Amino acid sequence: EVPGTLDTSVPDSASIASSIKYHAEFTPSFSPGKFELPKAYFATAESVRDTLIINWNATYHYYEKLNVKQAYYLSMEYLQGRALLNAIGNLELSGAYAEALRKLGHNLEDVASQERDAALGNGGLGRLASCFLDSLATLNYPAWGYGLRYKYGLFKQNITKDGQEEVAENWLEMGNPWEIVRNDVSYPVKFYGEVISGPDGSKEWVGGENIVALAYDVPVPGYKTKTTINLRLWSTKVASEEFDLCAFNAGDHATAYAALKNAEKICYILYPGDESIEGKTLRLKQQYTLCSASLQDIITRFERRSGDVVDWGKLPEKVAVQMNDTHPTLCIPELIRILMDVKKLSWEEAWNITKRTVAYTNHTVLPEALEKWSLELMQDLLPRHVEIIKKIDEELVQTIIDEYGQEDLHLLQQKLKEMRILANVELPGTVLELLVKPEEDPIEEVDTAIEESKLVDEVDQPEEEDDPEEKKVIPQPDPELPKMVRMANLCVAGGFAVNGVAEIHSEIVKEEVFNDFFKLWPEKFQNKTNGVTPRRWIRFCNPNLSEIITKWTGTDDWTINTEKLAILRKFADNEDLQSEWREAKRRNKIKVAAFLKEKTGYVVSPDAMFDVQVKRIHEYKRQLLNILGIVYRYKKMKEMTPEERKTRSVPRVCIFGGKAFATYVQAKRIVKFITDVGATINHDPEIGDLLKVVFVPDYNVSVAEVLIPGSELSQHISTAGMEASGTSNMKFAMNGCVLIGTLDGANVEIREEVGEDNFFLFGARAPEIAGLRKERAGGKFVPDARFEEVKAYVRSGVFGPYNYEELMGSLEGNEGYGRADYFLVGKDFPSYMECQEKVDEAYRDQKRWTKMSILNTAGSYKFSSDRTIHEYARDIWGIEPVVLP
Ligand code: DL6
Repeated sequence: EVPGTLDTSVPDSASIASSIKYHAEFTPSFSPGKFELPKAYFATAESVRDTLIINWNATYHYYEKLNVKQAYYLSMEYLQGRALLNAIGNLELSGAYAEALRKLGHNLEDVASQERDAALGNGGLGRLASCFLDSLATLNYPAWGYGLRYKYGLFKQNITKDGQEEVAENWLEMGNPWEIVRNDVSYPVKFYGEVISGPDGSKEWVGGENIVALAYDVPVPGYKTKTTINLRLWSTKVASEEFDLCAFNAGDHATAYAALKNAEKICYILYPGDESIEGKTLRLKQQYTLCSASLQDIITRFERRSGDVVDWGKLPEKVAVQMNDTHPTLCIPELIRILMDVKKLSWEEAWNITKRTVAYTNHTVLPEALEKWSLELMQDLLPRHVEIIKKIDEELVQTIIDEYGQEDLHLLQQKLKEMRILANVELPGTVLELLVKPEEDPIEEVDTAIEESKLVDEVDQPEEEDDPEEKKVIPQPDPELPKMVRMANLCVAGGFAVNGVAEIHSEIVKEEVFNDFFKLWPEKFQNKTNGVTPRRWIRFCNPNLSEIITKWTGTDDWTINTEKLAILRKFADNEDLQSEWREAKRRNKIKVAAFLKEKTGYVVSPDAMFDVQVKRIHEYKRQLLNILGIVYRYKKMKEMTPEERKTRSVPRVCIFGGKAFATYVQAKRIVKFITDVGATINHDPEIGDLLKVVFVPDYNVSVAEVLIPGSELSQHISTAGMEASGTSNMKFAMNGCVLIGTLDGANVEIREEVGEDNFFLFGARAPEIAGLRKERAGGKFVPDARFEEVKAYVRSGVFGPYNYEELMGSLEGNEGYGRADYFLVGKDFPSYMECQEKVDEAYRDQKRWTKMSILNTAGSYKFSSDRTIHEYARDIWGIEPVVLP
């Protein structure tokens, strides 16, 4: 029943002020007395939370009562950012809160800036999960998110003279007013131990290490709706039976303490370093904790809602589990384990139910990012799951044999090698028997074929003995090779749907990455182009532009029905709109300039073009192409007379931001290079305001909320075919930035929507890339003279004493530097530079530029995460909106 005692009327500024005062006094995180900013923030957040809890309870009870089908989004990452302004914006209480705080002597923006970002993610994948939650709540879909409550968020990035420095981000230091610890919701999670077989064939896994996952709930409010869904984050603690009281009392504190720390460290940090075996084990423990606790929770809810008779066959009618990338793959064997070992279903029943419940989103085509786990490690940590995975693999092997037959043994072997979940693992005995060739005399060609395609992953096998008996069967893999579990293959085999995140990416998924699986199960494969929430990413972060959009579209409905943004198209040439548009952009640029000064000390002019590239630092995203372009521009400016410089240059502020993964050496070199280039150019008196290069430290959601509204040109310049989608490209377009980019990821669709005249396109196309790499590696590539010139300039030492040889060498494939310009910076450099000239030309004509900017916002409506979520709900999850009474 919905509790009826609480006051659920819409609060006004007076009642808000008294609620804030109440919390300042009775939710004591600070010493009594002064009502300073940190205290004001916490009291304000507590007061907002009261309202959220009322709606959150109502939502929960209503779903419980209706017993509707619910979707569950499992993700190792959520980049929630700050919650306060978003929550009061969604509740339509921003004005009332601003007024209440004014009465109490504070300004809402200052209070909001006290909040630490919830940065439980690394990049686009995590932010996408958070945008999805916002859309799910806004559109009244019954859905929950599950994740981990990391004690430390993604590291804080300092920029020092040596480049990036990582510091632990203790985001919970002052407490988190947005979470509710649920001491009544916890589940046991076990690791190691052994599997005991019963006489009836039943299995029981007895864990060797037992911990407890404890729920922390974060209410997620929808916009203009009462629906408030739940993000349940698991924290880990020691199971009471694991705490060795005797050891503790005997003075052996270290032993007692070890179990405690072992449990707690699982949720210490996101993506702990995984070079060591300890690091790998910790990561696998994290993934399993998320899957096990979430599935136990989902199953408990399903049973409770089923009443007296539980029909397990109905689970897929009530539950859809979405795996955000491969990190939650263990959902598949875990669901099977619970259904078989705990609920006593047969293998067939459990496997069948699982295959109808779980779906998988792929977010990357980078081979190194497709997760593989050592079978040995997994066997040790999760012995029962390995049994189940082997069984799934066996089924898959059978399916492959059925599909390809045994006529062409070479082909069959190839397919088994590529498609099996287990790599470098001998075929199951039953299958081997099947594959014994019936002929007495082994056929020469078959032997040669087998010899050519060893059943191994990536590494060649040693020569085999010429034993005629051996030749009857498919050769077994070299026992020396590491046996691996390929998580993506498990996802595709166990998931009922597999989707990519932009049209071009979904095609690559079907035609390249999982082509064999696509041929086997074409019906599983789908596209779901990503989206971003227009609430956070226009409405709340860009009030200046929002007002104009509302005025010119005649409604503020665009915040939910983004197709209304297209109305702007017909006014794109209107001079009044244009001047209001420019004025709003200028105000946002002034804010960015102040922000840059505060964070870096650099002073930039708001009259210059603000050119921005903010995203994770990665070679495929090609920040190196951008900075080399800037270096080239700088060199040309230095060669001009002062007069030429003044008349011929379009002043630019080039802004970079993003974090390099702590162990990604090349990415860190790129950060160092950018900051060094900035240090030289920004202090060059000949250049002045004509060119500035600023690296914003510690890029995160809140920083993006400042930078994006104040940007004019935005760079999305990955090597074609490598960026699955990108989502910041969508945010920039929504905020009237013009994009320069390759035909990659969602750029392709953005360009289609905003019009090709309003997108600066350059570079090689995805289908050309493989050929170009071959040409490059074969020494047939003739570099453009400008590219040679820019590298020589860098090498000349203009940017300081740091040795850039590793960076420049990587663009040439020099001995020792590996990848022979794998990301084709050299190939795309000339067309990038030519495209940048077109950018300058367009910017000189401010009317033209403003029109392009308006048409970007107008054409961005497709990229709302509301559209994406409707598609997931309809095509994958089979859920319907449920509007609270
Ligand atoms: O789908 C969200 C986001 C995409 O927009 C990015 O293009 C893609 O790189 C990112 N993928 C990941 C996964 N790992 N890697 N690499 O973060 O997903």
